[in-house]
Amino acid sequence: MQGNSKSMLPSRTYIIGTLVVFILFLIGICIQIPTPAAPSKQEETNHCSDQVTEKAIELAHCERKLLVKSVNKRKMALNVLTPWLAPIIWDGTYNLNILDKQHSSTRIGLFVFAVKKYIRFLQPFLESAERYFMVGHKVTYYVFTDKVDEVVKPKMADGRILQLHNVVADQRWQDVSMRRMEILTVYTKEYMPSEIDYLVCADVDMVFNDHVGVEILGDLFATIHPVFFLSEPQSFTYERRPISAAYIPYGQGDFYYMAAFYGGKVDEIYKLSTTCQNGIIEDKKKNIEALWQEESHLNRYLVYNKPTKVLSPEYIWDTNLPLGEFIKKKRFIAVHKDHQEVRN
Ligand code: 5GW
Ligand code: MN
Repeated sequence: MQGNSKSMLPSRTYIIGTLVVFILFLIGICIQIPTPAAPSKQEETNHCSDQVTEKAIELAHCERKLLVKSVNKRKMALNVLTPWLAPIIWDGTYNLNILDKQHSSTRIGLFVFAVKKYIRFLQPFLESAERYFMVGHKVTYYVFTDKVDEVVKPKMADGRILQLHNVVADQRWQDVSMRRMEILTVYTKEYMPSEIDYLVCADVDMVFNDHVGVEILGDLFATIHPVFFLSEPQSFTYERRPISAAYIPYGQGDFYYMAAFYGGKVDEIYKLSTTCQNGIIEDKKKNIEALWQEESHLNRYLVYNKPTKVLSPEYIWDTNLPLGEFIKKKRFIAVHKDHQEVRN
């Protein structure tokens, strides 16, 4: 046996030697791999406008990073991708020139309710939309009101259409807010499929305050509620009673979305609104109502049907909120109102 093991010695040395030579050979190859050449002066000047865009994007990233550094809370909403790899749209995370070209023939709807006293918010809403919402694109406003005759039509750019529709004014404000889902189920099935590609649904007690464009568009998108963007999920105001169709158990859910700004492809909003509306009807049969009405049902839907894009609080902000100095672009802001007065 001893003789045998002795006779194996030279071959082991041989293998190790071969390996060492091979590794040295590999290192040699790596050293010789050429590094990419630096761009020539000519190329640099050719890409001047791209560089301007890149610089703007870099600066925007710096601002978001400042927010990341300054808060010692849950930072999930400050990412640029969700855990399921949907983009979270913060300023500087997209190239608008490219997106605008991709969407040159896209038709976009903006759905809004202005019933009872909320008719007063419609004119500033529409006028600000003309200034900031999807400028240069094909837009149809779907306005639902109980006072069609009182609507002041804004001065509209080419390619933009205003549709006025009559709707019943529910007595209870909770029903007014929820009625939107029912109307959506009808319009996303009957009319919108032939008129628009994407639908955006918004509260009317808001104004556009900065650019809101095609960067928001996706199959299904929703906006993170500005009050909860740094909150832990256990403090999200989801519906927590298992008896409600809007129920979300603790441990589930990624963000608390605000029902004041969401949207998607028309067929996606058809699916969303029918699911939410069925939930609202189920709850009514049981004589219950979800904590935050249709917003609770929307949040439940989005837990189990993940949005393909998530909008940062730039897309719904309230100037009364803290940390506003970190939200450089407040694109869609709440109009301050006397809650008691508008309810009566
Ligand atoms: C009125 C009083 C209390 C709550 C809602 C209303 C109300 C809402 C109304 O009288 N008329 C109306 O058209 N709405 C629509 O529902 C508006 O589009 C409004 O933006 C939306 C949601 O109601 P908000 O904006 O009062 O809800 P919050 O959560 O933004 O305060
Ligand atoms: Mn509102």
